[in-house]
Amino acid sequence: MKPEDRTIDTASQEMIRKAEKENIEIVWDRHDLMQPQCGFGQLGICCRICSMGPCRIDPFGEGPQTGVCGATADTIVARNLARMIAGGAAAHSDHGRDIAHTLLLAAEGKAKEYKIKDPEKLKAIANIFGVDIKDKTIEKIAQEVGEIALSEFGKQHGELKFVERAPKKRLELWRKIGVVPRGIDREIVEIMHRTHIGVDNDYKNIILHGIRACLSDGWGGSMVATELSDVLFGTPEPIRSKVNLGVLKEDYVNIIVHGHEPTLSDIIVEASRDPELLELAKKQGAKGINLAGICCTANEILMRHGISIAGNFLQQELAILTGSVELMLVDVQCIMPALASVTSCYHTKLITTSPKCKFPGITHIEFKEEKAFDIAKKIIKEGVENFKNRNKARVEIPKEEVDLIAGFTTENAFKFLGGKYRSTYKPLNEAIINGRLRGAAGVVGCNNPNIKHDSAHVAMVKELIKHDVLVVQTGCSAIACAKQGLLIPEAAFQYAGKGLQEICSAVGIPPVLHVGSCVDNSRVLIILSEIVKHGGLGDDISDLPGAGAAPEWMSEKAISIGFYFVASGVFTVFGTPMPVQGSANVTNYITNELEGIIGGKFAFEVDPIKAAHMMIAHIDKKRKDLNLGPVMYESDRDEKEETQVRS
Ligand code: BF8
Repeated sequence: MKPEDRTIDTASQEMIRKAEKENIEIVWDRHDLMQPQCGFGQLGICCRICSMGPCRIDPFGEGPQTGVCGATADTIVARNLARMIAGGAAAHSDHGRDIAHTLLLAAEGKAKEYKIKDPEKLKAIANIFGVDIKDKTIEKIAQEVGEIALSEFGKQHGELKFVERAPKKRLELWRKIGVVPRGIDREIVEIMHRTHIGVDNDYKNIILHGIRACLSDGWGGSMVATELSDVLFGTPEPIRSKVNLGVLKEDYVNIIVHGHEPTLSDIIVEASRDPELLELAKKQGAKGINLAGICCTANEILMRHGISIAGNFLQQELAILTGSVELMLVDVQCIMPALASVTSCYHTKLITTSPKCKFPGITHIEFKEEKAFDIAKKIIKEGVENFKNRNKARVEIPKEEVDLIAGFTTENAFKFLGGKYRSTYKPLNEAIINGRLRGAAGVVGCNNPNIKHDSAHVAMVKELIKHDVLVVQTGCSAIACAKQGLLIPEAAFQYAGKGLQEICSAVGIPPVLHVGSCVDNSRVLIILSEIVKHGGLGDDISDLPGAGAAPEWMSEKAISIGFYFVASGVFTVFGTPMPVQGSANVTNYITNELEGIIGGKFAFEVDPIKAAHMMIAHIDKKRKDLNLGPVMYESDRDEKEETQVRS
């Protein structure tokens, strides 16, 4: 397959060519070698939960229709799906736990490098948690908030505290169905129990518990991660930066942070500016230290410090292929084991930092919050000292580096829509009500070599904004669209419909708002709740003219995110189908029946334009249900589209 068929990103195409030339195996090669992929796995009908198996259901109805224990395709598919939810919810939530732990250490003075950067947000969280803040120091409040946040993970009964932030009607519905999470860990553990051999075999019951667990991610672990990261590292404000492999610099020591948790990467930002290390870099013949990021830890330090992004998930090996990276340090999640072999083809040092994520034979410098700055400096020093080993003849850095604006949050996104000093959702709601905006959509998630890299994100987002749908993004999806220049205000003139264009030009925002990393999808839940709270657009999230999508998803985290959006009332389209199609019942349940139960449902559609139109149709239906008038500039656009077709 040609590089142009692998990715729409020209910088990535260049590096894929370099990999071919240098005979270095990368993700697309391994994906080719894996063809044809296992059909049983794709349909979700392989069960290896106990050792009477592995069992598999014959999808053509000729062979076995149950496993050895009697489990049907419905049971097997639902159990496998629930276990994927558990994996995703666990990953996000463990991230949240680590942030809560850091907050506690900082409050107790045990991690001196961490400060409470947003005391106002801390007080707001304290209020939600029911902490009396009167006459207490910020540290004392932080300590109490940290303790409560940590106890949310191990809580056995009652309700998670953040669910109170959902619209009243939504919370009542969750209570009625019995899916309000009691404790974050508890719901994940219960998935593992229910899906053990010989426990729950009612597919609807299994999936409803999966919903309870994913709500404990979105309205629990991920929300803890986002909110407490804002408290510790500062709530982001709109900030300009650059994206794509061109952010790597030929004459600088290039250090890449990759993974998810900001605990280390935030300190790395500070350490990379340390005069002693900068001096050392100069002595090695470099002009300085250039820090860049990959995946969601990149989004974290982009949002708060404007650090450039080298690329998204499928670019992690490509960054190494530039030959210009002295060091890549990783923490947890979305880190390909293949990095060990790719870095071994260059001078690049790979360093793991989390006890949860080690590579055999790869240097491990364990990160400890108590000694954060010293450890960060030690790691960067390794990179700086490695500059002399760079083989200049093998360096090839693509030119592409594109401007973007990130740093939008629940607190600030609509302050901008309302004018600089007003923090209200009124202008957004009014724009939707009067039809200048059709609605809003969240487009999030990963890359997946099953789909041409970045193509679905970009095509879908362009189609949505063209139809006056304001888009919010997180994760690798935001990075994909940023690389194509969609995250700057000027993009509105080139790609957005007239209504969205008017809004963007009036307040100077891009038509696509970057709200952060994948745990920051929790910001979207709060944005939706705030829109409902402001009024005029129904009284539940499921009433809103909105939709969600993960067009290139691949991780279990994406499944958990998808489910907590659906469970919050959002119609959500996934690109590649989830591995459920081996059960017509489960597929029908999550793509159809669920809507009648919880107000949201899934659809699977690989074609991003078709998927965008499914979202638009859903938005239009919700507008109609709310008795809203037509979209203001619909007829203009139709004429324009027709002219384009004719010419
Ligand atoms: O958590 S979007 S590939 S990096 S899983 Fe991973 Fe997917 Fe990227 Fe961020 Ni989210």
